[in-house]
Amino acid sequence: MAASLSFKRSDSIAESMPEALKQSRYQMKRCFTRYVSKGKRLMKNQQLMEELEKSMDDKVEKNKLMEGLLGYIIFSTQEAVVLPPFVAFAVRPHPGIWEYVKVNSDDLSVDGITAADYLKAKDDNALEIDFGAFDLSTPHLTLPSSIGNGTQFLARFLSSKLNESSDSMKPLLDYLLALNYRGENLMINSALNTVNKLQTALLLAEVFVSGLAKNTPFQKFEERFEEWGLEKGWGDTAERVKDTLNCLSEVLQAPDPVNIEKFFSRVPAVFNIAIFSIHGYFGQADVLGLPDTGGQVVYILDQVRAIEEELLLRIKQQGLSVKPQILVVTRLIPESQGTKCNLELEPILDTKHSHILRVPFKTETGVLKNWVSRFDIYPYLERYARDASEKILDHLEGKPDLIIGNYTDGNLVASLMASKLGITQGTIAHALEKTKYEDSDIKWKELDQKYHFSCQFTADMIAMNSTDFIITSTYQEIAGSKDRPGQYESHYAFTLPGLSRFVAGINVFNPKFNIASPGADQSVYFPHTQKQKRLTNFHPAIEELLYSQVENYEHIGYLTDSKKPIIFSMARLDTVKNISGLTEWYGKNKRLRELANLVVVAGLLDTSKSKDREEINEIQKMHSLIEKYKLKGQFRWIAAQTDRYRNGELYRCIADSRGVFVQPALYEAFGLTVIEAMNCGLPTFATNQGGPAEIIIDGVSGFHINPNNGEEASNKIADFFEKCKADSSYWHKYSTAGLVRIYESYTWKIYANKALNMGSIYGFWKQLNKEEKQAKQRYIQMLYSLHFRNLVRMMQSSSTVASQQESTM
Ligand code: UDP
Ligand code: LCN
Repeated sequence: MAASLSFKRSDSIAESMPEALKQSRYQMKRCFTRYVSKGKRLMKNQQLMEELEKSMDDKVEKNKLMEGLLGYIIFSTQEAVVLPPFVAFAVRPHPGIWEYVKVNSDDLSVDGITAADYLKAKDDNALEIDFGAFDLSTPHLTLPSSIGNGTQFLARFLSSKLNESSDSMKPLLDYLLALNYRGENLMINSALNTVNKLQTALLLAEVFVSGLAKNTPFQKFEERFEEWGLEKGWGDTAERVKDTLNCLSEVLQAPDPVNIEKFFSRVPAVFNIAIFSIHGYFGQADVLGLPDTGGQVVYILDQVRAIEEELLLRIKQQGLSVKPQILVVTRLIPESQGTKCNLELEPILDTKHSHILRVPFKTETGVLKNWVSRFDIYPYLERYARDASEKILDHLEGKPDLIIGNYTDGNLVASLMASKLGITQGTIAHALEKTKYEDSDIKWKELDQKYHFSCQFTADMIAMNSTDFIITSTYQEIAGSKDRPGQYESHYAFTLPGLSRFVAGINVFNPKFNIASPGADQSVYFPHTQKQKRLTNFHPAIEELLYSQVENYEHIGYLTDSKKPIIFSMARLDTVKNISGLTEWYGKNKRLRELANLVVVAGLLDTSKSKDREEINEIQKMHSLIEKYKLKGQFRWIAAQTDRYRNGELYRCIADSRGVFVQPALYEAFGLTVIEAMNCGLPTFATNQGGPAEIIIDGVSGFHINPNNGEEASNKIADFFEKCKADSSYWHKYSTAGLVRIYESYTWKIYANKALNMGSIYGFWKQLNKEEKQAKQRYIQMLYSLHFRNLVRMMQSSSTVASQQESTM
């Protein structure tokens, strides 16, 4: 229950709490006595609330207190450390904002404490790491609602910074002087070595181009420009050139955020990009659904197509004839399970110049032959970074202009390469594991053998702090929601007991954060109503997949009533995806079983065929649920499907049955299947834990379900089908509303534009902020060499990796 009281940002908890405690002194004494009665412990929000309620017997008093400031503070407390007689609270009054207070249970006195003090109370036997000490002069956003709008904030900050004094424009001039493609100057040359000279040249050039016909090609007046010290890159036609000249003149005269953003979107600074996505099976066919191989692969291939298209457009508009190159750098897996992951170089389909470059993992004993879980990957990365850098430089015949990392492993390698070569770096998490597993920080020791979170979380911190910008898919990924901290936010201050205390890990108010949501390939995922585009050649195979009575390694279970609508889900068979949860909800809900069939596409069906620890567990669970709830006749479990065109048609066939898509994950970072289903016009029910909660507006463009309350979730789906039975327009209403939501917010075109703008504006910011970045980089290098390498060594001595080593040749 949330207290409705609105808490002003100006009131600190340390200031307002004593008065609130005083007003309910008697009850609070009882409550705090209860808190400290069990000695030293960590208490989560739910426990705090429960014990607060238990310590009060007068109902009226209890309600008054819960609705007042104290109730609000305790409700906003994420956790508390009890160290009798003290209780230290970690309070999150607003997304991204944390306050720490210590209350003495004897006299109820309150002291504000720092994050460092709080973490010390949790565990005082660990290395203290403080990245914040290097961010003191970095401008930070202040409004939670602005989090994720880093580019716009930076443009505003730059406009005042460039305005500061007569010398302030010098860095911009230096930036422009350094622009080149393979040694050839772009935009200006060394003749324009002062801001005054540049301004004069711009003026002359602008007057000159104003007299030309708008569509006069740049080549026609290129020589004239050279006389003024101006090079190519301003535009392809007189009109475009004039507009860019004018934009820079405006910036030099009086910088304003709009012109700064516009100018950096026009600067020819990015041509070649290296994108690291290392783990899993990275390929263009036959890989989806294999272990560690899901949305990240889909996202990157779509991203490359969109970015290349945008780059080609920009290069044309800049009046250049440069061939942009995007390299997706992944791991070469010799034992590639029938995929192309054993090939070094592969052109990316539907692109002109982009490739997948595969580089193997090498150890002292040779090349690693088999797939290795993303959790066990750390010992191979340093060597991989060196080998991959060499290959990239070779392939591109020079340095890339931008390096983008994906997930922990890709981001770490991107950081190593970018810092070594001084290249602008962007990072993308897709999913940060820390928030997926409850208490994964505090319980790291228990979990380390299986997940190696000590390495993973440290690598994440290194990458988040090295990178120039971070791309996220949603706001919640950064700063969560009112009730739940975001994925990045949960890295602000945390401790791995006995190992390290991150007292300032990553601050979500840092302007490096940007939201750029992905889309789904609309040539593959289009509405079921577009009859002329439907891929009917797949229909017999889909019919077989859904309705044949045959049970084998491809499908288990069958549907006796093919007229019923289908509840559909598709995901990797990971624990967090909760496909077994959905199966159980369905099994238990008689009403739902009457109304609809359940079809899930997930993983492998046979434990002997899987090498993935989590998948094996889930396979066993699925088989026992089928038996326990006697699901055969109403349920079909289909093995992972790898053909995205056929999958697109599958979603549409489910829509033909007037079915729904359900995404039941315990936590989902973004959730590409959600937007794929919505693109196909399938009404969608998705988890309220993570990205889908933001993609769907509950009750408007689909529905949220609580994965921790299966009964409620399955009843919500059953209610939907009942309403559809009573009113056939009900289904169409949600089908259409989902599509509207997608078209306004989730497309790749919007994404590519934003991502390339980040590449150039943060490239400039990196230069402007050089000293601070260098100092931080040295700290990071020390942490990497003295701490991270040790964690990797510790991991190497564990048995899991030893067994992987055996499979080298
Ligand atoms: N997918 C697939 N076959 C499967 C399971 C998943 O093609 O058997 C695809 C799915 O269509 C989507 C991606 O893999 O494009 C999964 O992305 P999502 O973001 O939903 O989850 P992730 O696997 O990345 O956690
Ligand atoms: C990884 C995930 O777990 C998903 O939530 C995302 O949709 C996917 O990557 C693409 O970003």
